[in-house]
Amino acid sequence: MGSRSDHETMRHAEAMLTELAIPFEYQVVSAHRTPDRMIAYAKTAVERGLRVIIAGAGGAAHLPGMVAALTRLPVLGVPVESHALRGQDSLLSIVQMPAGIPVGTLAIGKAGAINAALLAAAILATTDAALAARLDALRAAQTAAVPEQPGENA
Ligand code: RP5
Repeated sequence: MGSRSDHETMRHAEAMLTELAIPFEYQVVSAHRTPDRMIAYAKTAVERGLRVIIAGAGGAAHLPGMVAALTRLPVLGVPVESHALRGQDSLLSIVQMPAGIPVGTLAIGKAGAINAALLAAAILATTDAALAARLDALRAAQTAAVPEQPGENA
């Protein structure tokens, strides 16, 4: 994530990765304030064994695109909700990548953080049968928890 202040959003990705028993690391890497750290992080990601990167950032959110430019790993971008523009700035900064360097862009805020973790899980599950089973079970539980009537307990 681009700042400690993004943690309030990105903790939801952390929680979902934890629920799915996916090992992960969690770091503040700012494209603006710590550019050298960002370059080192992205350039060493493959050799350190990372498989997917989730990058959450807000405002003029360069982090996901810059990280994607520096690694061939899949990069999932989470637009953090900014104060000034409620995350519209974050979303447009992340989603409008020119052709050639993709960033998989999720929804603004909490939903995007959760779905980034689920999309990372889906990517990893293509080569991990045990994770695929955990992901299927989570989705089945989610389906079972939806009542047919609004006043009904699932
Ligand atoms: C971005 O600037 C971060 O991703 C964060 O969303 C935003 C504001 O950062 P702080 O000023 O709260 O550290 O780089």
